[in-house]
Amino acid sequence: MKIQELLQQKLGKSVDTASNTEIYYALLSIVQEMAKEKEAPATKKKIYYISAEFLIGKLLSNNMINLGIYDEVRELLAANGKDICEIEEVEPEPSLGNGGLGRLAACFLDSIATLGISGDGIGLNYHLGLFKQEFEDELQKAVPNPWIEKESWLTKTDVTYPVTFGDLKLQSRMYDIEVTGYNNQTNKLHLFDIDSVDETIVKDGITFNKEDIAKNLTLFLYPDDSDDNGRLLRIYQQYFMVSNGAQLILDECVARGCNLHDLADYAVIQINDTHPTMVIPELIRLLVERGIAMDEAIEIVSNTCAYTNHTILAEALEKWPIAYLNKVVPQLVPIIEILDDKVRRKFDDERVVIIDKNDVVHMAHIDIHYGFSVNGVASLHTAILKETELNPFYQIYPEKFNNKTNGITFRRWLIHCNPGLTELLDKVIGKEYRNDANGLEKLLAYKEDANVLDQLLEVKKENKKALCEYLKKTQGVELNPESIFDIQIKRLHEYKRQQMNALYIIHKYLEIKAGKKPSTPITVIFGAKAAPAYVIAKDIIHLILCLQELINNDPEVSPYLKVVMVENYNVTKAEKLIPACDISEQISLASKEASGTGNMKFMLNGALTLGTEDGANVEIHELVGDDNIFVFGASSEEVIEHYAKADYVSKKFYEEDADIKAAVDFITSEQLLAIGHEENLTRLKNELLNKDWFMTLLDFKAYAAKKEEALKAYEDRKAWAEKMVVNISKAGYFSSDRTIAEYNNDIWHVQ
Ligand code: 8GP
Repeated sequence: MKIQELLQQKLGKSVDTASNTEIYYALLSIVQEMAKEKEAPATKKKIYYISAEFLIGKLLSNNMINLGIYDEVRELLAANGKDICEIEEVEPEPSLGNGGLGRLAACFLDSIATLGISGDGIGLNYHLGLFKQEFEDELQKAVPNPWIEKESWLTKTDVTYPVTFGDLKLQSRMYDIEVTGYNNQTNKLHLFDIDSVDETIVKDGITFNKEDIAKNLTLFLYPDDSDDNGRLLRIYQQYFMVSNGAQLILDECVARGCNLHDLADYAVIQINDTHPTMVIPELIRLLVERGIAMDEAIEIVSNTCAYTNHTILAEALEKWPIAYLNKVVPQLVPIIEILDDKVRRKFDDERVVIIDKNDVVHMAHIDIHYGFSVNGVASLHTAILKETELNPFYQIYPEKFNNKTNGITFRRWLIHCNPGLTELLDKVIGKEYRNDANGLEKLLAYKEDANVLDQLLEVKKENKKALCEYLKKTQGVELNPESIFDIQIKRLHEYKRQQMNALYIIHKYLEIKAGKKPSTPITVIFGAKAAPAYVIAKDIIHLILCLQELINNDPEVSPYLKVVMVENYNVTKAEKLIPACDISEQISLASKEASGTGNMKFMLNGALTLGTEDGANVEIHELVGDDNIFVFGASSEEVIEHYAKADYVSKKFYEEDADIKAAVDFITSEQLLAIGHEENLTRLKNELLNKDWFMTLLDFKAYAAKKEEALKAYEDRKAWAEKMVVNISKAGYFSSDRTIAEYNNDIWHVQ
């Protein structure tokens, strides 16, 4: 049946008389049916990508692109007076992720299906998701983010498993989301849940009784872990995820002919950071329960599991006191003790033990000893893992370590989010790049083609106008599309240094006040959520919101400088911000950002990177060359040395430089105190002066100077457009199809 007939049949009326909501649900149902028809045939071996987060974004348009019906539907709707963008608005964004690691998992699922690899995601079905961010009184307020509707992409299955925590026995329920590949098969994302979860126990923002596990288990992603009960709840969630995952994997493998001894021929499990680590002892436990001897079970599981590290920040390399594990998962503790004992017998090195002398379990150590692969997510990151962070392990297992530089799916981050650029590319270089992203290199031949350059600038301008309209509608801010759009969107973390960008804004504000006006107006846009228990991160948001209030309402300054912090930054907002960006802020302290993936999305959409030599910025720099990126700041070697010598003193920079002093002092100026809260602003200023663990002041001057250079370069529109061409042409390397092909060739070996 043709789409038009199908749609009319679902609607029970003609398209032009249906509401946007009716059309959305009708399309949802059509797309789900089409996706199911393409479900992958079972292959012997399968990859299971297990992750606490899947930041999948809205699915309707993406699925229609992958199923090859997007253009047809868009035209059909337009012919009936309907706008596909308005239909997209009806869909709630699933709130199943937080940051880069979660979005990466989503891009990977898309590429796994696109490459025709048999593989599913395994995670949890958080009802209220990560919190929703609201701004009130220039502060971040966290409220629940319910996203599950009666009809949604989730399909309730009849798969359930028993999961036992000490005395507490729960029965799970599996929900599935279809994962469509681009012109290829459909895989699945399996999300586990329990029927007894009760959203009504949440009161007063995101507060709830953390001890009532049967009611709270799958309420929130990353529930507050600033107290013991919060930390215990995280362990409950992790074990619930992996126990269900392990039972599902064993059942599926047995159904495909596995005799358990040969599990590694049927399954490979990619452990996404340390949250799913307990899948290792849990699988061992289940194999022993099914009659396999302990030593062999350990061997089997070690040949099945592979681990990806996404950060070297100590706070994210999870460590759990054994007492917590004893409370939540007593059945795993004897197994973890055996795993530790084997390590201790082999290696006389306290740095690599699993249970340390304080009775704390190092989750990453389990992954490294009892998995067959350890990978970092960009070449610099992998080098740092080998040389410093995980060096003792690299000494033992050099063969396990490998790099897999991250990637992004071009279906969402180009074809869907930037139809103007996609159309231009189709016209100039043909459509082949859609199947093989390296084909973008063909654009390089048009670097000097004035006509193409003009069209490229035109596309960017249209995207900026569309963003202005959107921000006007959603946040009531008035922006100038002729200004430079300088954008920093990512989780709020001190190492990412949004505070350095804020200091630059202050610096610019003071210059304008002193009569030095920029020749092209600048619009600085932020989007970021701060973990609710991360006090300084919330103070940084407060500073940015105060600056927004001060600057945008100052008639002397606002024609030249504007600041906007986008509320509740998420995938949907990223899709509108990235195509409109001129300058992509990637300013983490070198050595701290494992890779970054926003940097790749911006590059692909023709923004130029202003960044440090960190994460995948290093690879972007290598690809585009010195002339097409703005790089500044201390190198990772210098930074690592500062930490080793403990010789960085931020106050020195403050005292020795008038610009730095003026910018930092302004945080507690009369003007800002009139808008904001003394407690937050003073605390942030003191943090910068007395600690500044991520060395903001070390790089500030170099940053400000490089940004001036970028602003100046922007004024030569033609030269700027040439740089855009180079960035877009070289972005093909960052397709997640390339990344996934590497995972499959080097680690998974599926098919
Ligand atoms: C992120 C890294 O910060 C980012 O550099 C990288 O691109 C991304 O992972 C994908 O590899 N890490 C996280 O999102 C992360 O560590 N999240 C914390 C909750 C563990």
